[in-house]
Amino acid sequence: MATKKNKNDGGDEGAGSILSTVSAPSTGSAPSTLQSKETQKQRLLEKMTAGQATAAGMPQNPTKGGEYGEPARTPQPGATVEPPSPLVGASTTSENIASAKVGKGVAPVAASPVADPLDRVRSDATGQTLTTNQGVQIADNQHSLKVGLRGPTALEDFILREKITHFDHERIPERVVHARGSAAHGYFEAYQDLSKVTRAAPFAAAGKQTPVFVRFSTVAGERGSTDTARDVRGFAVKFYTDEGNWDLVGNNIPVFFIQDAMKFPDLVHAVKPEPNNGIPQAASAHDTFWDFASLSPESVHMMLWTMSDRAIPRSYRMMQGFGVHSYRMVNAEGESVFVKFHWTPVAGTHSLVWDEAVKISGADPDFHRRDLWESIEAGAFPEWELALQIFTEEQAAGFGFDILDSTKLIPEELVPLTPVGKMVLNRNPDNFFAETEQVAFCVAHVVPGIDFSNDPLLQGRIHSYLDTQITRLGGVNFHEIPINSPVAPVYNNQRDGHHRQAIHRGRVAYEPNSLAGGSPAQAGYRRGFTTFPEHIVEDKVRGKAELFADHYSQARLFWQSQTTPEKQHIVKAFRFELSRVQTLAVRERVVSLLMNVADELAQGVAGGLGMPLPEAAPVLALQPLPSYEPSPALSLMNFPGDGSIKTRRVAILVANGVESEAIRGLYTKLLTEGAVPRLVGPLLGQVTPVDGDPLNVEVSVEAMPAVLYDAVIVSSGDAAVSTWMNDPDVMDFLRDQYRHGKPMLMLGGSSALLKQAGIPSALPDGSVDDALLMADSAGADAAFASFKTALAGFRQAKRDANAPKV
Ligand code: HDE
Repeated sequence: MATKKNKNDGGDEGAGSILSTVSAPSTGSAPSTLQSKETQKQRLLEKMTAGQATAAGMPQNPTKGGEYGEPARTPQPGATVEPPSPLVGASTTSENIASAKVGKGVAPVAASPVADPLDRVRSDATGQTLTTNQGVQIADNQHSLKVGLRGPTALEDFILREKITHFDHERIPERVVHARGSAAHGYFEAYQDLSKVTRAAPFAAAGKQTPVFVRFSTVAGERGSTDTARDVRGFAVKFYTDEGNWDLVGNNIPVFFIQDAMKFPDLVHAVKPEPNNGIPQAASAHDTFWDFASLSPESVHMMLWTMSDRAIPRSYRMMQGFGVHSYRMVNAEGESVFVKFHWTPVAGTHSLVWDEAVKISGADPDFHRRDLWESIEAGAFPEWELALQIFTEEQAAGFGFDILDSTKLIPEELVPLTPVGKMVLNRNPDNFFAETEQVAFCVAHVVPGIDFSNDPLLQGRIHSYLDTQITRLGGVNFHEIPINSPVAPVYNNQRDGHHRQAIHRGRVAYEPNSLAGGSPAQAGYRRGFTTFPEHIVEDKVRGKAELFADHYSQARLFWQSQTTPEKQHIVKAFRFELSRVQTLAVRERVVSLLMNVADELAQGVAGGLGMPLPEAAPVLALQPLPSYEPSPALSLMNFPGDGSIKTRRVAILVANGVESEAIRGLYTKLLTEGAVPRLVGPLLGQVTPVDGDPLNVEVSVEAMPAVLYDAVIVSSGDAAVSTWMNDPDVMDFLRDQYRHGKPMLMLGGSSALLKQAGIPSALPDGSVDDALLMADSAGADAAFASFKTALAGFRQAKRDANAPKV
């Protein structure tokens, strides 16, 4: 045994314990040598002695006292001891051994690679050889292994079996609601420092950008259902903030059908296809939905929204988004206000008309998905402004409705919007499944500065979203799927579970600990998420607060705030839905609810169903109903957009014998303005104009009928016009364009087609239809200015009630 040199140097006394994994001396100094120069032994000695010193740095749990009584309100950061060597945190002293697989042999201290950008997982096979999942190169990808060219397949064929087995398991469960969706990457940019209101990272400074991933969806339909179904649209935004992920999981309608999470499974069971026959897909127009809704008067307000054109948007890019619930914002001083979130599209709010939506379902069920994809690919990045309605608890007490009731909105006349930033979507996903399908939004994902209200619907959602991902994405580690991982580093003591990606270094997976110097340590209330300490002293009960019983005053507000065409569309939508309902008592119940909203609404619907007006449903409100002035912000017409015609699809009808000069000029002008012109012909190939070179048809009338364009320009040319006169497809094209209120520019003699199609040249009240334009070839340029204005305005709303009489 070597001699000790001094008090702190144990020489090799106790060295055997360093070389063992059980027990060590309680007394004496730490050994300073293992009597070997081998690197691994020296590392082991360093690890063990440094580990002892680190643990000794924490003679007791220093933060325990802060867990009780008043101090518990302001949790302090956890105490840590800096280890004298990086080896303290190592799982093994052999981590310095390098290989092509284990890495460079350099300890990754304080590293969270999941936070690195998605480039780390993008895969590209350009110029590479086909392999199995084990990296074995595959010689023949055409044949299974057979016993003789005509013989049976051998069970031994691991290449075939791996390929087929993977294929067999390629699908995952679709979302139980919002299964059909489309998404894109982008960023949120704050207008101003909002730290007086919230400490939430995205609002920390003017100009600060936070990456986002946004998924839009329908609610009821299955993953492969049509985009243009009448439905609420999901508007879910994942903010990858530098303080963790914040998901604002909202809709394009600011209120909801029900008031308590307890009713959500019932609502969804009622609207989904009926369970006996699986009919109908992506539609609320059936008995079970209206049965449930008519027995749930709290849904009347939302019914009006879903029967309005909000439920058939022209594009995801042209709809508003709402957080729906009241949330809290909390600043660094711990002061809190309530907020409602509003997204407003720069392109304005625009919708389809029902006949158009139905036809688009057949012509292009991916209409909204394609629209979002195409606009981003073309660099026309969709943009929204985020605004807040900010109000205090004291203000809320005077509103006359309960801000915890998700069937109510806060009129902007009561609390105006404060714009706080903008969101731009500027990158399409690389892979639909990996990103759009696997993204896991969760209402429980909040960051310091954002907090919940006691809205009973929101409270249920906090549970539901985490829970559903466990089934859908196969386990508790879905946060490690690249699209879900935050850009903020992740350190905790959660371990294991299906498909764990991280390999955690060290042996400590608990807290408090001294063996890892106390890391990872709690952040304390100044940096970490701290729940707002709302004061509540109440009985534990099931029930709803009194003001929740007012089901009609805001439904009235919505109705009164609509323009005439919007009201007509709501009546028609109710008629359509209820005509498909077979149970008369259900129809009657719906109308009895509508009688408490507006006579003209109830009469319009009942008249269309051929039924007498029933008794009005009992009004359950316990206090007199508040009345509101109409709120212009509730009308779709209130957001016409920025006046541009970017991304609008314009059909230019061509056929043999057209005069091409004018349309070539218009084509260029449309492109210059950012619109998307297409030469639409009877068939693909060339058409021969009366002047100039042949025109190359881009798409046939058959492949893309009228409903897929925002406007049409019909070329001049006698021969072409007489062909079209006898072409039923072209006549239908023009009628649909007209009926759906779209701008039409008829060049030269093509205006004769209007008469043939039964299209009136003036509006029903005799006034000029400024979206139905006629020009001779020489005047095409001048007509373009009017056409552009009409196209920017989207639709001639006064026209569609007067469909062509053919
Ligand atoms: Fe959801 N909702 N929801 N919801 N919701 C889901 O979560 C749920 C509600 C919304 O693009 C599910 O990941 C309950 C209101 C959107 O991936 C599920 C209740 C609002 C999306 C779920 C509600 C929404 C979902 C299904 C009542 C507007 C799509 C798959 C208490 C504010 C997110 C999933 C995406 C998705 C539950 C009500 C919006 C099952 C229990 C109100 C935009 O967890």
